[in-house]
Amino acid sequence: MIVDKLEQSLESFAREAFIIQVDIDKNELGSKIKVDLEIHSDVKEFLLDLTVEKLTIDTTEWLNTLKRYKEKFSSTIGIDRNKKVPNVIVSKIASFLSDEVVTVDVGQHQMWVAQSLHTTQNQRVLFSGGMGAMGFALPSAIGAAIASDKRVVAIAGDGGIQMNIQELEILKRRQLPIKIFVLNNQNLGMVRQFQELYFDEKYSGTVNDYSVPDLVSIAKAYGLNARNINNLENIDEELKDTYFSANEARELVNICSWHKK
Ligand SMILES: Cc1ncc(C[n+]2csc(CCOP(=O)(O)OP(=O)(O)O)c2C)c(N)n1
Ligand SMILES: [Mg+2]
Repeated sequence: MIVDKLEQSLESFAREAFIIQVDIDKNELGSKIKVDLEIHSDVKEFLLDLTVEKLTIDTTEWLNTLKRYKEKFSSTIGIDRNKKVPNVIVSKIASFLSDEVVTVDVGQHQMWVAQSLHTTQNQRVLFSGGMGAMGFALPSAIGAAIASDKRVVAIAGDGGIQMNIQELEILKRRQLPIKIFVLNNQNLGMVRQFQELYFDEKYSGTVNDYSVPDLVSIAKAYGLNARNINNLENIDEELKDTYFSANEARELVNICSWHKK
């Protein structure tokens, strides 16, 4: 359970819930947060046992509560009423999608995707799950394109894309229809955020001693189309152009119109 990615204060995590933790590793039980019931079990066996008895739970009230939250809190506008720029970018990327598979890397951009990529019925969104493996978006997009025969959209950070950047070669060689969007904040944002919150803003290895190469030139060197979106004012036109331009099915789109140093 990656509670630290959800909550700043562990004491207030799901404070009104009765928390049950199921884990195959005994040492994990209660190791991050205090739970009400610890069950040491393989989750597969636990779920099988759980389905033996038919459980009917009325979730209407809870679903209505969630609906009210959704109406009250927008994922693209902060509580200070200002626009959350990265979330706006993600929602714009999503607005052009139909039934594509979307693959996502690991980091802050992954959270923005989870918050603002509103999916439609036939879409699939692939995350690396509990592994949290940076570098996941590009190779999983390749797998998804080959398996689904559909266009795939990969959303990665500037750090994650560099982990498996050599895989751009296969896009060209196999002519795979993959659009890559790099949400380029010029730093290892997720770790930077922790340094800001917990380590006196000591940005070693994330902002300091870290740099991003010219990703558009790299993609072009692999024989792919590539473009920078530096200005948010043009983003709708640029996205329309990359999604609908007939000349190239594959492209790397480096979006770097905002970043936090
Ligand atoms: C292979 C690997 N190394 C390190 C990490 C730890 N880690 C998690 S998020 C992150 C930063 C990701 O940076 P970037 O790809 O630029 O995404 P951002 O957070 O800026 O959106 C790091 C280093 C990891 N999850 N996987
Ligand atoms: Mg980054």
